[in-house]
Amino acid sequence: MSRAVPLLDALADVGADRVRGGYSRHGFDRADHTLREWFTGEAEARGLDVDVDRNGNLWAWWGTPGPGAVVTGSHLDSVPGGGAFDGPLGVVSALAAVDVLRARGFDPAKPVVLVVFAEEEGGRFGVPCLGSRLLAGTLDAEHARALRDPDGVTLAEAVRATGLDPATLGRDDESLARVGCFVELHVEQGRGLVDLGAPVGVAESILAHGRWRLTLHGEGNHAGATALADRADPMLPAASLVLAARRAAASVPGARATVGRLVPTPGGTNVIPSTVDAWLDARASDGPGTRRVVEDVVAAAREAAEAEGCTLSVREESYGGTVTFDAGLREVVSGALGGVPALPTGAGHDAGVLAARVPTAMLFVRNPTGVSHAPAEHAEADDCEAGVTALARVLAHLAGS
Ligand code: HGY
Ligand code: MN
Ligand code: MN
Ligand code: MN
Repeated sequence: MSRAVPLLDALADVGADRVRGGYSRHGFDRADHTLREWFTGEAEARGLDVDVDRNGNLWAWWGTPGPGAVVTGSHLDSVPGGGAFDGPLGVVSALAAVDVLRARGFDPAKPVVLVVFAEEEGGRFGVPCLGSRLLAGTLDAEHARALRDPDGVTLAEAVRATGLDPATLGRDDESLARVGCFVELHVEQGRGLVDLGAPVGVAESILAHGRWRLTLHGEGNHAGATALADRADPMLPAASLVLAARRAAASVPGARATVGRLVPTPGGTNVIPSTVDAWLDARASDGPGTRRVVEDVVAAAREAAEAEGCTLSVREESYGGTVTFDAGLREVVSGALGGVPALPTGAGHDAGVLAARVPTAMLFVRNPTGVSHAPAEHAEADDCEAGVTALARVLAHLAGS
């Protein structure tokens, strides 16, 4: 039985309202503290020293904090109704890999550190990889402090409530200077390893990825008393925008566009909305491709808005360019495993953010369904075991004498 699976089950028991084998967890210390407390307990039970950096990321040290550390880990937060593996598998496999190395009497020549990044999914404050972007300095701290969650709580207030000082949010060169390399294990989000017949692989690249908030402004009114000719109903251009997203993505090879969240205000069944907010997630193999998708969607939404007597406002919430992982480290990781397949991914990861600052690699574990961000997300126990074994071997190779 894989060492990772019992840890995953234990995590699921503490995770906020487990949803059909998954978790529905919030980011950055709203319902997330139970998961962070769980991790801290597990790390300390292994004699690791846990501390929280200025951006709310957890670091559990095996060995005295210092330069050249071999870092591994992932995130514990999830999307609403997400699967049980996206994030947690990387964290519990890191704990299990420490168990494997300890059992072998391995004594690391460099510090080995387990990290849990805050708010990777952007589920609370709307910016994916929030904790790792703040750490890496790729997100403006002033802008971040003012981010608001669905209840209107700012990130600054949330950070203060966890005992951290919001004034110190932002690029953390001291923490980065200690990182010799970072290896993130993650369940694959797709069927690449299934098609290759391999339990474990390494990441080659990540699509360029951005998130935009498009707001249609119309005129709130009565659903029954308002004749069609008198309406400025923002839901109509919102509908055009959703269809335009699919058309735009289809016109750029390999691109993806998703409107996963559409919020009319005030949201009454018998009320013509005054505004509709649409969040567009757009991705493509390069920045220009992603930008083209967004431009097409915005143009279509603006045209549809004008036709309905509405207006459109657009706000970029996050953007990250294509990530190509360092071939050198990728070869070392793959070599340590006797050679495993390399494959691209469309999913974003903290490793994709860290890759801009430190040598970074990713290990993928096979997902027989290929599904992610939904309860059908899965990894078989044997493949979880293969992931732990691979991660332990990579850590020993990188942190060995
Ligand atoms: O959206 C993503 O690709 C990642 O799961 N945050
Ligand atoms: Mn995810
Ligand atoms: Mn993830
Ligand atoms: Mn009435």
